Amino acid sequence: MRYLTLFLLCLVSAAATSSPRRAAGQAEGPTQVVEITAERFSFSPSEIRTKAGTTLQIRLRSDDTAHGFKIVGTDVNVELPKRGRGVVTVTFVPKAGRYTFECSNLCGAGHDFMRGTIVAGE
Ligand SMILES: [Cu+2]
Repeated sequence: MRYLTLFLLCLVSAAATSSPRRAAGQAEGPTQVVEITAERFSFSPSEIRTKAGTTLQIRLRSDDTAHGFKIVGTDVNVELPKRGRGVVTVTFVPKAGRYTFECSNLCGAGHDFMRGTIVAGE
């Protein structure tokens, strides 16, 4: 019984020391705020340049109808309400490389052209 108590104490202290370290690591990463406007049939800007590990805070709004914003290959996919109905903020931390984002809400004839790129350098 005493051994079990000791073992549990070790587990608790390991958890107590490791979680603050993780939290501090997250806080150290730089944050970059990006504002993107969607309208038929483009995003502007359509290219975002950043560095891997940066916390991108992407603020999206529509200038006309409802659109969507999806980063291909990630779980980022949000709906953008039509003009005047608010800003949607998405947080994304890219690894090094290129990501394609696109409209994910069928918005008209040029919907398939609504694309852009996130370029994350090393
Ligand atoms: Cu669309």
